[in-house]
Amino acid sequence: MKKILVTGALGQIGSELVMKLREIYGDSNVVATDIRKLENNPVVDSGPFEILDVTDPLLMADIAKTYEVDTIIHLAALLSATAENKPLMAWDLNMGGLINALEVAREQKCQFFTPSSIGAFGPTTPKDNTPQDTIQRPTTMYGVNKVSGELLCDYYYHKFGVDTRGVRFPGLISYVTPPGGGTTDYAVEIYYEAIKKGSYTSYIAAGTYMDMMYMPDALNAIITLMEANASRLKHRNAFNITAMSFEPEEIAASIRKHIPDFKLDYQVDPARQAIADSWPNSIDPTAAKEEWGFHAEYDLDKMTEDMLKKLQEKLT
Ligand code: AKB
Repeated sequence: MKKILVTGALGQIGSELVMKLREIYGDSNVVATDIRKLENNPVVDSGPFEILDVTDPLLMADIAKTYEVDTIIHLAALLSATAENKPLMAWDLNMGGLINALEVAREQKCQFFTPSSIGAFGPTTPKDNTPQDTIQRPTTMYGVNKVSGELLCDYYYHKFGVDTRGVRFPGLISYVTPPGGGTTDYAVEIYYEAIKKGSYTSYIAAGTYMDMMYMPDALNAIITLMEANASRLKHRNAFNITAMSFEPEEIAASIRKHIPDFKLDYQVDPARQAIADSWPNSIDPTAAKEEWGFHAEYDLDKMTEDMLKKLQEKLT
């Protein structure tokens, strides 16, 4: 049985991943940590929870030792738009947190997962069906952090034998915990506003394609990769994965199948648009499929149906 430490456990991925991991591995075997504690929160209430600022290496090591963890899932990070506004803070948190977590994994001999992103690609990367191994010269601080993180995880694998694994996540869509400070957040906000107001003003321009994935597929991907037989993995950090690629008009059309009067207009935010324009239109997940059996259940329409149903229940 695994004993797992999760950082950033109250964030968009963590708040659902912790609950799923506790279902699989047992409540007491998943230690959730975050920089803040929330009252009446299922992650805090259903198993061990510790306050942890990931830039504090001693406290992280202490928690890992106390609970005798054998797996670290390191999620705490600033997303792309926030990182662009606060580049030094992003470097300190995204890189400082990662190296601290890798050091704990090395010392405690833990298996290790941290997500990379489509943000690890840049304007000189092939834009369509972006290959697994290709040019990575991102022009955002977030992208610089993600490429450096991929390289650092590979370094810890080759140099110290730490079992590091990772995926390049596309934009993640969920009805549970909203993302904060990402470029792809519009694809979550649009569903909330469709239910609340029947309309949405997009900060991303029509015609801008980005990869996306529904949260249940993202959670399955993390668990499947962490359980995969190491001998099958030719890559480690990090695998391209995606479930769909769409632009704002296409998600609006999918919403109109359920809310026919839904209106979409635009007030483009130049900063986030520039980030989106530097990312691929669609990435190729073949290596993930071949090496550990990645697959996604949800396409755009299946996700839209579930998002609108779940948000309807949540918001009304
Ligand atoms: C963001 O938009 O910053 C994230 C990502 C794609 O990494 N959702």
